[in-house]
Amino acid sequence: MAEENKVSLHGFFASPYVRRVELALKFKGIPYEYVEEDLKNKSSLLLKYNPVHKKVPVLVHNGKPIVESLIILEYIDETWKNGPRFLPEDPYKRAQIRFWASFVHQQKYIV
Ligand SMILES: N[C@@H](CCC(=O)N[C@@H](CS)C(=O)NCC(=O)O)C(=O)O
Repeated sequence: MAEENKVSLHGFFASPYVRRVELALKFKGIPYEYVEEDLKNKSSLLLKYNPVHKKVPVLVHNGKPIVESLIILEYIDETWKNGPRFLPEDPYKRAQIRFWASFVHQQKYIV
């Protein structure tokens, strides 16, 4: 991996927010280093990268942190444009996909 494209992901094994970012990285074929966080004893790096919410996921791209899973997904799609795009061009189809993605994500609260 070129030094100018170093990607790491701070996560937690049971986090659906982290899983959605991992899926996005794998979908695009982006190599990354995974850093498992202990959410009861957060690392100084996590606190430095996400001082507002202090949560995972945090994507670090060439030393620059990006936080909040949906913002991370947009960043990935806008940065790695060579691979398949996450959303189609058609605005109505985009809206439908966003609805179902949100629906599926909310299901964890039902079980
Ligand atoms: N809105 C955030 C939610 C992230 C989130 O809630 N992460 C949880 C793990 S599932 C976390 O880091 N919790 C640690 C804490 O609340 O101290 C996102 O979409 O990234």
